[in-house]
Amino acid sequence: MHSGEVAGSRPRLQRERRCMRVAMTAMNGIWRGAMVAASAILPALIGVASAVAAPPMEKHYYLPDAAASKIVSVAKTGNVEAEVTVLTEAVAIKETGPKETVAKFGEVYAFSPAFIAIRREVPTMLTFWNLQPDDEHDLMLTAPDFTVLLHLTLAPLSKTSYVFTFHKDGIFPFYCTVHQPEMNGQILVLPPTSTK
Ligand SMILES: [Cu+2]
Repeated sequence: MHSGEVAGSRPRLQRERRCMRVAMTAMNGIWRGAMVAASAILPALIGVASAVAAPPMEKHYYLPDAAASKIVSVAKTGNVEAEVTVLTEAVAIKETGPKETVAKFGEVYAFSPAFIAIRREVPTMLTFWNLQPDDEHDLMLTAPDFTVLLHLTLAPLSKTSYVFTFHKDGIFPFYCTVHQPEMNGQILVLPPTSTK
């Protein structure tokens, strides 16, 4: 009786094990299929994810390249000899109006000051304060011949500082590309003083 039960239970157990093995083989097949599908789909998903996650800085914003650095070199730090702070001023905006002005011109912003004089070869810290809580501004600086030298983002409610050392004299226009044509200015680069 007891041994019979054991004898009887063994084939059943083996049968169950065989069934499980078949099921697991089938599952493995499905899993392998899923993995193959995932390996084909995942890189595409990751590609999309990284493209979406990439900060705009990498794509659209840049400091001067080697050629542009011969005209102006830009660094985060340096032996600063002069400083200028530039504000982003809301001239006419939807929050404060006048609403007729905003209706006619759209929102109007300005750099303040918009005209900056800098001596050539004098490392000058330029700090841009974006005073707007919800407006992106940027800074595109060009050479006197309008060759673009750099393009920086000025994030909402932030200060952006760089040390600019100009190596050529002249009038260097700058713009916010988001708010054209009104949001612009000029940097006048003068020769070094004779006493220097
Ligand atoms: Cu702007």
